[in-house]
Amino acid sequence: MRVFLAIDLPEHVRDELIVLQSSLTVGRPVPEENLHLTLCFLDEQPEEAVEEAHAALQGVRARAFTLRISGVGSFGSRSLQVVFADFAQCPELVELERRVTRSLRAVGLKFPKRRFRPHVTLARLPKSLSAIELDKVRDYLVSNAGYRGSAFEVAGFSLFQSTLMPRGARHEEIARYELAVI
Ligand code: 2AM
Repeated sequence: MRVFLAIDLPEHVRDELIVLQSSLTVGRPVPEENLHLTLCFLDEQPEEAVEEAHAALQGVRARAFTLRISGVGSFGSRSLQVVFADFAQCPELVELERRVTRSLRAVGLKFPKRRFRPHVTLARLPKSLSAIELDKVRDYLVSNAGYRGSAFEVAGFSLFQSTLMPRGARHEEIARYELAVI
């Protein structure tokens, strides 16, 4: 099973992101149902490992917190690959990711090690961009640098299964873990 952990976004935030995404005319936009904040990409895992992960994740304790999209950014140094919606620094989010990955490593789960860089991918860019396309992406990044979304409460996170289909990945929530609302 190809699995990952993510924070699902409330509908009003996804609606805002669709508007934010719509002015980027280069690349392949991520469909609304696939907009999320990945906490941890676990990649292909045997079913037993997913069950162990599920048991471990049920033991993760953390408080609910508030998030807000703040600006946009891009990944890819030599060639741009992805345009994303960014977040203002949030220590609670960083702590949640730390607790989640620690709990999974503690039960022996093996998954790709990656620096956590919170974001919501808005669009994937083609391998090579023309000078005009590159300018469009740069203009988009500059004009939306000051974008602020509405604040939303993160009261849980989810385990998703990703199925690769010819038209793109299909994501299905297979478990949800609630955070403590105090
Ligand atoms: P991204 O959208 O920012 O690329 C499911 O594939 C999720 O896991 C995606 O949201 C993706 O984040 C994230 N992910 C992280 N590392 C990945 C990888 N090596 N391959 C595919 N997806 C990855």
